[in-house]
Amino acid sequence: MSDTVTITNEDGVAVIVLDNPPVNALGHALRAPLFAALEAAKADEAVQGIVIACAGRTFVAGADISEFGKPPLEPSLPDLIALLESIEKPTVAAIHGTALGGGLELALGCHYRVADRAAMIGLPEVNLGLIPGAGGTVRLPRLVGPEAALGIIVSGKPVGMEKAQALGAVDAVADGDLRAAAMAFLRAKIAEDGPHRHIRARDEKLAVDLDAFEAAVADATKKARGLTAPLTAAEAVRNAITMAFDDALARERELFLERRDSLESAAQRHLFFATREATKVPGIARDTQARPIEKAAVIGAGTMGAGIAMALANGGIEVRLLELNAEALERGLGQIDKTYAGSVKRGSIDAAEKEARLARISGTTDYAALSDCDIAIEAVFEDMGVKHKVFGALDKVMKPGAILASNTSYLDLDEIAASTGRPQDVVGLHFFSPAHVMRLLEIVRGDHTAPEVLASALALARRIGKVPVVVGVCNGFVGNRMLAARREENESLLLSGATPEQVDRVFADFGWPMGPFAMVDLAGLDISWKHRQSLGLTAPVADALCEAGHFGQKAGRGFYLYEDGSRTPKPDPFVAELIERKADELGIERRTVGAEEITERTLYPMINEGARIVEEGIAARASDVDVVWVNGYGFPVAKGGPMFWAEHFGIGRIVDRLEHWYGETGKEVFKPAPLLRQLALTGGGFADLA
Ligand code: T1G
Repeated sequence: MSDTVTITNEDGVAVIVLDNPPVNALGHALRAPLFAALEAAKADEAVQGIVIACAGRTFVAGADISEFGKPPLEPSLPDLIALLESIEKPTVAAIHGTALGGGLELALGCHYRVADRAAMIGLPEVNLGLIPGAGGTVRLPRLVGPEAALGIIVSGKPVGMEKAQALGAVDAVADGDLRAAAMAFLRAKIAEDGPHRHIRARDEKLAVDLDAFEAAVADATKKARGLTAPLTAAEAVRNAITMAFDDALARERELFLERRDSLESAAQRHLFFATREATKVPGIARDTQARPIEKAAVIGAGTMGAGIAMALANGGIEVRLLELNAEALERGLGQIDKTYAGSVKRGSIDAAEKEARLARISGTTDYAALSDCDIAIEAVFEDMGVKHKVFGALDKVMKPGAILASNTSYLDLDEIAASTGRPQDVVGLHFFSPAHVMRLLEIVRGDHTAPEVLASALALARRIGKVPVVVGVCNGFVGNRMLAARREENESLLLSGATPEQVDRVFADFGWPMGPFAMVDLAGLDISWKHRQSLGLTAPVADALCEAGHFGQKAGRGFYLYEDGSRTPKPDPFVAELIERKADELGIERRTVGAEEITERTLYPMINEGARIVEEGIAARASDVDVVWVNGYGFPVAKGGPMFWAEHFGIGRIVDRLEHWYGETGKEVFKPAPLLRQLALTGGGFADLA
């Protein structure tokens, strides 16, 4: 056979084993020899049944995503499954690890499925902007019923064996030797002498109430958030009910190819690989030994500290939460209890899980109680003097080798590290609020941060379900530095002639969850006002709103009006008049401002700053910037991140418009980064820089 597929005959049972690390992705290297093995087993009269199993840590985890966008190589996965489905001898898939996408579709081409109890199965193609393209939307509804199949396919979420067996997706669950269990199952089927019915012949579960199905479609797709694939997936499942098998299969393939060739899917596939690439840190060997983290101290029980404590406890880590006084500590612990109670109420965790997580979090006001912790994460007031005091105290009590981390969102980590005798153990862990929810974690690498400390931070991120990006030291690191560039022109746009609702509408049309003015109303205008004052900066309109006590939603008015405690923003005549007055005072002739101008004066400066961040080495690669913005700031997934979007929109066009606004305003934020100019000249993309 080949080194990726072996076939042995064990007393009349052909055992085909796939071995294509790391996840047995069904690339051409696997499909061709598997096709040959199946043909051989089908033709061999000495073979009475077939087991398909995988070596390594998992059954097939899908088609090889890296093959999309390249010329397809025969045999295709549908060809492979069609061959499998033409075999009358009983066939069994022995599933362990995660049988996902094309992996589950391969298993659905078998008569039977036997799975290890810890296995998961799923059709996560929508996460890549795709739909199942090898029969998943036609076979799974026949196996588990259209509504259950719809939930699995449209959500893209895997299911465990308890649910899978209850649905009939697997025929048996093994607790011991999976291979042996699959062989025993198959021999029993051989002894029964059939009939062995392929899923294509089983359509009894398709007789459903179409109104109920459409209600399920509406429910399943309501969270599609501007993404096309979930809607297309629902259409394909509907076809499984309303069309003949082969017609539904053919239509599924057409719909799959449409999705595969879409920019939306290219964006989501880009993010799949970019997220993984971000964990590869230049200069840090992938086998660098991480230090174990089982006990963590969190300094500060405010919103961020409490959120970080929950994020750690949710990952099974024991947390010691330190506050200066008992009253502040109680407030923090109370906030944590309340948040978990909310999760129980929403059904995201049960009461037992809430208790288990709470039991991992204890409070203290004594630094000495932190001495046995493996890491301390500081989340105190964003003031360098306070940071120095906290790190000085930690340096005294933390055991040798403990990691000292700061949650600072923009302060100089090297200056913080200098307040300790162990700068090599200092790292930044910039969580995003709410810290127990937002997935992004900016890991800030100081000048002296040791490789194993970075490796420990990456391992911690993985353990607590965060998406890590290693960033360099600068004001605002990657995300906040680009956010500052994106918001720099907000006031000028208003003074030029735009209204808050116009700007926010342009952002909403682009796919942002919220525009900048609605966002600052939510966060509170006073927060950014204090920050501006600390930097000696002014913003004529926002400052005037703050002086009038219009702090945003919490005050019932900010850039918008929020009547009777509602959170729905309404245009506020007070703001319109204020903008007119301020423009007049500044001698600005207001004019019509179009949507394109709003984009050019907000999104383009942000992309420009991203290019500077890459050329300065603050981010190792442009795709890291995409990972930051999609996971920390709601950049629309369908657009792949600011740098991916810029490439596909046209870097040359962006540079031209930056030049224009630089000429108009003389503002640094518009001065094209040398890297952008270079790419505009060469027509290259950021990936060419790697
Ligand atoms: N294709 C190519 N490479 C893949 C891959 C795949 N399907 N899955 C993982 N990798 C690489 C990944 O890039 C990384 O590489 C390494 O494997 C380890 O991955 C026709 C069209 C299986 C749950 O969407 O969800 O089938 O960085 O770090 O955390 O209908 O990988 O080491 O060089 O994520 O243990 C559908 C995607 C495809 C599953 C394991 N399948 N993979 O997680 O490891 S489309 C998926 C995952 C499809 C059919 C359709 C996870 C995992 P490197 P990892 P992990």
